[in-house]
Amino acid sequence: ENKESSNSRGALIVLEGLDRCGKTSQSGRLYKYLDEQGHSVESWRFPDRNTGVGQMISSYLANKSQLDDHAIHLLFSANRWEKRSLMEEKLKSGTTLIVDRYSYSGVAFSSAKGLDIEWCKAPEIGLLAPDLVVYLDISPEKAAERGGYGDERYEQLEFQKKVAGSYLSLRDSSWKVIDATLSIEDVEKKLREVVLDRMMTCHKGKPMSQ
Ligand code: DGP
Ligand code: NA
Ligand code: NA
Repeated sequence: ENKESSNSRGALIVLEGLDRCGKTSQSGRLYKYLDEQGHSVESWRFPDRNTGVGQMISSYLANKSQLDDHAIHLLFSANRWEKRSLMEEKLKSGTTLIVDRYSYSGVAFSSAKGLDIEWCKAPEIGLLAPDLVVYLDISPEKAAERGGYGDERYEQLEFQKKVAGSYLSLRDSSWKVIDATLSIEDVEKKLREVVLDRMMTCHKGKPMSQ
């Protein structure tokens, strides 16, 4: 923390990718590293299943409830909206947030079901824009080989292929793409490099955007 000047803000770092790309373990490792380096940092994830909305999402994902595709899309978005002010507070106070999934998951997963992409993007407008999006890149086939999927609704090869296509159309040149088939240590190293670089620009006063 002493490396960071008092008016510096935290960085909003988003990790995206297919199910089983290794995002969750990489965000954990990144968090541990930054924390040990003395940075003010928190590890977040969406959906945040701890809220009321999050519990509805969790039940849907577990196939315990059925919802119209548009309705669940809006719940995922609402789940991000309900954390927005806390997110802004944390960033302003200098805390870097490592966020496992964000609006891109919202658009990629729902448009993979055939929903109109512009309709999918609309409820995300006004959420805080990430300072960095890291995409952990793995083919759906390779991801499926990783000890298989769990039992949740979207964890099926055919659907993940569609999600991969959606992510591809969302990607732009600002995204950092890391080959998620590298060793855990190599992915971790590459991730640290891109994140530390971006944290520096945020500490120097890069403005927050929506
Ligand atoms: P996770 O907890 O990261 O495994 O996410 C649960 C599942 O929900 C996973 O298959 C990705 C999917 N997902 C995450 N965010 C969204 C979203 O905003 N919209 C939709 N439709 N699916 C999402
Ligand atoms: Na999952
Ligand atoms: Na969504």
